[in-house]
This record gives sequence, C-alpha cells and structure tokens, in this order.
Amino acid sequence: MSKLLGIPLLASEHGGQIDQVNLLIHFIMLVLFVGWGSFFVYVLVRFRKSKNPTADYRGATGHTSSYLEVIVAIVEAVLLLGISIPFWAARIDTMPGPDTDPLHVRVVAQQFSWNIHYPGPDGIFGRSSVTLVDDQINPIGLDPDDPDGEDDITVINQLYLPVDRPAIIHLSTKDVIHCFSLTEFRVKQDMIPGMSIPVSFVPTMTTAMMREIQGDETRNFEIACAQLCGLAHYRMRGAVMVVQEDEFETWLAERLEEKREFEGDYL
Ligand SMILES: [Cu+2]
Repeated sequence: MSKLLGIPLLASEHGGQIDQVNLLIHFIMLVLFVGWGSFFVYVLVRFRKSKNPTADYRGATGHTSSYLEVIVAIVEAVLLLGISIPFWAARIDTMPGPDTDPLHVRVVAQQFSWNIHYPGPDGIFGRSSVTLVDDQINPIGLDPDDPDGEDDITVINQLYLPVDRPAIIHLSTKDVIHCFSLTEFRVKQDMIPGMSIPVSFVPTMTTAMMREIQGDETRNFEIACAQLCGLAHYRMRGAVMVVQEDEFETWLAERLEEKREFEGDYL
C-alpha cells in the first residue's frame, strides 16, 4: 500500500501515526471532492438555461442554508479545538523523559550547512557565543574557557544517532530561517533565528538495514533543508547515520580523539 502511494520508507517510531493521519485526511478530501463535484454537476443540469429562461430574483426563501452554515461552522470548530490542537500539542510538547535515556544533540543551521553539536561524555553542552564563531575552526562559536565544552564534539553535515534510542534534537540557526527535514523519520521543523526548538523521535532502522532494503550500498538517510534559504539552498543536505549503540559510542570516542589531536597540533 505504502509503495503504491509512493510513501517514503518509514524509519521512526511515531512515523506510522503521521502516515495514518495523512491517509485519513486524503481520504476525507477525496469524499469531499466527489461530493462537491457531484453537487456541481447536479446544479449545472438542474438550473440549465432551457429550463430557466428568466432569472429568479427572489432566490431561496427558506432558512435551511443558514442552519447548515452554522452546523458546518460548529463541526469545524470541534475538529480544530477538540481534535487537531490537542493531538498536535501531545506530539510536540511531550519530550521523552530522562528514564528513556534520550540523546541530546544540537543542530545549528547556516547558509548552507548543518553544524551538529554533541555534548560529549559529560552530557552537558558547553557555552557558545556568536562573538566566537570562526567558520574555519569554530563554526558554532564554542567557548574554549568553559569546562563543560571541553569534551564537546562538533561535526558538519553528519548526524550520527543510535538506533532505538530517543533523540532530542535542539534546533537553531545562525542566519536565516531553515527547515530541518528528515523524510524517512517523518520529522520536519523550521529553525527560527533567536530560538532553540526541540524535536524528538526514535529511529527504528539502522542505515545498514535501510541500504539492504533499498539495495543501494551508498544510500543515506538525508537531512534536507525544506525552506528556501538562499542561492545554494539546493545543496544544503546532510546525512543521518543510524548505527548500533556500541558503534555510536566508538564513533563519538574517535571524534573526541581527533579533537584532542587537532588541539595538540594547532592550539
Ligand atoms: Cu537552509
């Protein structure tokens, strides 16, 4: 069914619900389309010129249409206030609790790349400041004097995540509005200048599993920017690498080692 409808591969826990809502809405729209389309054809035939040679200046005199209008307005208000807003709030406001051991990552967008910031072994993000930003060696402006940032890791365009563990991604931007879009994980959130906006999801499929299913050894889960953000918007893409927990820990440790070597060589 998903393949028939062209729905992309699903690789997150909550994504099935999004797909269901999408299908439901399209189905309701189909019913409305057929209903109103049929009514339109009926009206064309019923009020054709040959049967109504002169215009009727009185029009409808009953109150039925006014009552219908009121009922439609009430139904729409109930749908919006009673269903849409509570469901949306539940999905957006509820972050995985500390008991689920979520992984916190910051993603800082810029024209035209994704800066990924891990808090390192201490689990605390170091301070960062716009005045310390250096596009070559310190793209997110980490403060070298903050001990919490001493073990922090930053990478570009590569978001590593452990499979089956909730990820909380804190989104921000250095310049204009960007949009963090992960198709296979059914995540899409704008990044607004001056704000840090969290999104959460649980990846349920590793990159290796996805490559096997797709029969393509080079394919990646993609981070796409979904807001036209400038001339090179089209090449603002990154990769999400979903790996096993131990692989993730190894990768993090390697990045930390690289950072130490770099500091030894240059600072
Ligand atoms: Cu962008």
